[in-house]
Amino acid sequence: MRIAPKLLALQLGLALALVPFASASAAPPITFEGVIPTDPISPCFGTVAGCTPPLVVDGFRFTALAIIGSADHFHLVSAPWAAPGTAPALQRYPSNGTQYIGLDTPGISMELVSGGVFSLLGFDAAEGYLIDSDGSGPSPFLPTSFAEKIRVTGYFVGGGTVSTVFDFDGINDGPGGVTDFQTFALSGFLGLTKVDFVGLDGGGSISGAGSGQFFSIDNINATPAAVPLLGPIGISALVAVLMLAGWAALRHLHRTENATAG
Ligand SMILES: [Ca+2]
Ligand SMILES: [Ca+2]
Ligand SMILES: [Ca+2]
Repeated sequence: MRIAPKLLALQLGLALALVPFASASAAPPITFEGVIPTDPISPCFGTVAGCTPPLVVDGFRFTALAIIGSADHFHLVSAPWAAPGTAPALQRYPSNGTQYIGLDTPGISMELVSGGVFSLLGFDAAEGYLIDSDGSGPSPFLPTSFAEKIRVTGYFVGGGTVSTVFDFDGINDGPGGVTDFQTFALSGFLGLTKVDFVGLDGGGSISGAGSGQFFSIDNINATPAAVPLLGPIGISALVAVLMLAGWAALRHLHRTENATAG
């Protein structure tokens, strides 16, 4: 009867010790629906004239990467042009019926404003815009600054990176019609301080006639502090130490009881 409460305390202590290392529940995806549009493709975020500093949404900071030339800003797209012949420049943007970010940069990075650690589980993405070559409609469209692949690179809090490349399907007919965005799932993107999204050409390179390959992203499934800071090995070590401590405590208790009984 004397051992049970102590055993219970030991078990509670072990459980409480592990609480800080349990995975956080998944956060809602970052949808960009709370960003206030100022026109169908504004505001823009970057260092060029007319754009504001990096976008902050849901605790994350999104920054355009100046990989090539002046393509160092991205846009909030709230109402992609639907009709061919609509200004500006007969551009046609991908659509998922909601707001998203992209265009005018071949690279976008994301990190927590707090500087904390997060995990990236997946995201939606589409190619950049197309230009209607003769204003006649969906065909022919000339691919312009059109990413054929997207590379995602995560930077681990302890150093090192994880990276993967996804292929775009080339389907990008604007509002309505077919589905322009694809959903990409990630694994192993855990315990990160930063993630880079970079548009690539069909050969997997950054090129794109001086401006790189544009792309669009939405519904980013990121979870702050979703991975234990100790990592699996650290947790195993902690459990082993606590079990040893518990065994030692029980052994001491057993000896004390024997001595009392004797
Ligand atoms: Ca959205
Ligand atoms: Ca479409
Ligand atoms: Ca597509």
